[in-house]
Amino acid sequence: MINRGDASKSYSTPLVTVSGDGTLSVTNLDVYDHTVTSIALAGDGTPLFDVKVLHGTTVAIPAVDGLASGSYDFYCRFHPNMRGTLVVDRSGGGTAPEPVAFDQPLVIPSVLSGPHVRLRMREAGVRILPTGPLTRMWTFGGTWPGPTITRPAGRATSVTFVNALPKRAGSMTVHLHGDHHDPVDDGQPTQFLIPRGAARTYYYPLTYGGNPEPSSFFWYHDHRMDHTARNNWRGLQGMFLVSDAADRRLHLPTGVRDVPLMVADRSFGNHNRLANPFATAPAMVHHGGQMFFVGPSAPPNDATTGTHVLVNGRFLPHLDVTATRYRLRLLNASSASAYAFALSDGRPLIQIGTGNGLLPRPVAREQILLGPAQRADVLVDFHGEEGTAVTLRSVPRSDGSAGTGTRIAPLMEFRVNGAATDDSVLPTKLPAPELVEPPRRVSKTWTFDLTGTPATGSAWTINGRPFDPHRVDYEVPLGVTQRWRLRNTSEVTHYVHIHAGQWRTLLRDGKAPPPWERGLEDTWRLDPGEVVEVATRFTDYTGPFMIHCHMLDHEDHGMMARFDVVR
Ligand SMILES: [Cu+2]
Repeated sequence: MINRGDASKSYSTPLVTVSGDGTLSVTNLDVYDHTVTSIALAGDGTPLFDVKVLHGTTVAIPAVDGLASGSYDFYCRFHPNMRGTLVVDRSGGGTAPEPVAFDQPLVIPSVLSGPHVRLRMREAGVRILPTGPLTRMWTFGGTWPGPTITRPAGRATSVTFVNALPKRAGSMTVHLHGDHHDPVDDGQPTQFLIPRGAARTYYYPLTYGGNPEPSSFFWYHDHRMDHTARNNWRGLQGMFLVSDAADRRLHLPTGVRDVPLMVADRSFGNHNRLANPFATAPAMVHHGGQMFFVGPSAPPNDATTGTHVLVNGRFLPHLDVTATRYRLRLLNASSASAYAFALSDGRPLIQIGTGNGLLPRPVAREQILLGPAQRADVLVDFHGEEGTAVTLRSVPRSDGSAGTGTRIAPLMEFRVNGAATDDSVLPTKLPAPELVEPPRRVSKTWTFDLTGTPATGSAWTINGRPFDPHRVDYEVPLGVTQRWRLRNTSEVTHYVHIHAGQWRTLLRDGKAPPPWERGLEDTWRLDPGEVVEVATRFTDYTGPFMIHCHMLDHEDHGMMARFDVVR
């Protein structure tokens, strides 16, 4: 049974025993949809049982009938802080958990490093699962992730995107997440689109206020209004690395020891076909000139999660490494799932940067929580681990927050082969980008919430209103530095992204931010009730920019607002 709950949703019977020939069914009395998903995996890496229970329904879990005796922890994929345990007590055999094989090699996306890049957006077959047919995806250049673009900071870059996708894909728009550039090159949700059969060139100077940008880990992805979740799910995602001179002087691991890792979850049907969670997309209705959504997957039941967590588009891959230091760039490119990254050898991840530059000093972390669109630049050290295998996995977030939890899953395996020379250095201080001097006064408060009911239509809102691309919600004069307040008054966690600038985090719930939030950022976690204050200087460009939740269903279903930088 699942209780009608609030932010701290729970299973009313967190300990369930099935004995003899008993079967298990689940009744969902909540207003939210949930899943009952086993943490233990079968040999193919999938959960032993995984059932979606829509609100107000009862569902049987037939897979439980065949389980071997034992104790099975389960959780909700949509709200992973909901946890429970199933005890199966019966004589005879049955399905038991099996170790995961990590059979596939990790794929490092091809690298493009010239000043003029051209990428065809097209449908292509992609190897995701280890066996069976390829999976049809919408890709940048035929792969998912698309090629990684790597450029020196301050060097003008143009990327031409050609829309050669199938007819039903429609027009596209590409956002270079985290970068600072003109609004016409920002991947606007309703303007400056790339119609099917056409191309558009985006200009990225990779400068900020006339200076080269700091070293950054950006990513490019579709940003089309109402369809961002679908277009990202289908594969329109790639990574973009910017390096500055200070970073290159640090003697951090480079080359094959600098590994970008894009983590994203997907589900599959027969013959490895990508599942289509958007077949039941809610219908849009209008009241009082504002948009709302009705249907089974209207807000707040619009979190698209997948059964398989993938790294660089592959399910449970491995990477052969030497017993040296590695730099990992972690990106969460999922629509809704958050991950708390941790290593199985108990060694900490040394975080040296965010997606927008280095931190002032390295921070040793037991786990790194990243929500959708968040990135972390980390060092890991395999010295002394020759002949062992180290798993990178997502574990339950351990910060005690009542916010939405993290997925529990193995992600990939590092196979530590021989020793090798390692002249990389772990610096004690880092050349972090300079931060703006913030004003005392808050110029603008943005409040994230939900409005309406599933019956009359619902929408995610910012300051009480769903997105309207024609409405300017706020104007900022060019050249000023402003302090903004972000507040979450809803029952679930949101990950809020602001375009236009690279931002300093000033306060989290009235206190100085933790050490890993003292660099530049563009996306913040906002647990229920949280308040975060941020500041940036609005420089170089005038025009429309977006502020929105980066849980892509929330963005598509209203949680976006427009601000204009004006002269
Ligand atoms: Cu959200």
